[in-house]
Amino acid sequence: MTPTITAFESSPDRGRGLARDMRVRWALEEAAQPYDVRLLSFSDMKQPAHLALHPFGQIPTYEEGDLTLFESGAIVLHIAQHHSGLLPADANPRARAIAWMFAALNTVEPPIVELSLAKLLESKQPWYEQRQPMLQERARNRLAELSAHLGDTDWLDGEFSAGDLLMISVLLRSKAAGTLDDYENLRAYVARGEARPAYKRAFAAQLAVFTASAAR
Ligand code: GTB
Repeated sequence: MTPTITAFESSPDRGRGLARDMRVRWALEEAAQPYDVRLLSFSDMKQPAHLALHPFGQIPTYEEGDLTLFESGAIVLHIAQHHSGLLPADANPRARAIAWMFAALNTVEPPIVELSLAKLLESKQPWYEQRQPMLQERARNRLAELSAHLGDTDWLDGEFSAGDLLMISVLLRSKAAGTLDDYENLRAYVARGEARPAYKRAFAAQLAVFTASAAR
């Protein structure tokens, strides 16, 4: 059964692939799975019909038969567990790839999102400038640690996996904010992800949605 995901009908990132439907699209493309997309406005997301699928009224969601999922990480894990190409077959490398998925979402994404949300939403607050050094240091520390771990390897742990897919998705937000500039190996890592045919198909699909919405 073809799954249906939800995405912004007009993404605030203007088609730069930073909204979280992008990682789900990318996983589905890596797994060579077709999918349908239901586009939502901000107002649609807060209506009962969508809140029945997503308790926090957000995108993305994933519907497949009688299964409904929310949380991009859970959706990517579900796709990776049911199709080949995103998780190693052997138990230990598979467990480590899943650990990297959690690391991307729980350890690396929070300081990156904190920093960009502060810029986006708090720049007029009197305490904005005072808080910046702390937020920047937290994000830089995480990036430096990740950079040291990655070294000159292509992927986080052997073959490309859903751990890399989520980590690169998270780092794309840093790249957009200019905070990856000091980490050459992380920039190359992100570029390797962006060069994957599956990434390119997913990116083109979400960009087409934004382009169509901008033309209306
Ligand atoms: N933890 C959840 C997950 O991973 O699925 C978080 C989902 C989430 O934050 N969804 C956002 C949303 O629906 C869209 S992706 N927001 C509406 C709301 O909460 O009311 C986050 C996002 C939005 C915009 C940009 N951007 O413009 O660059 C980047 C990322």
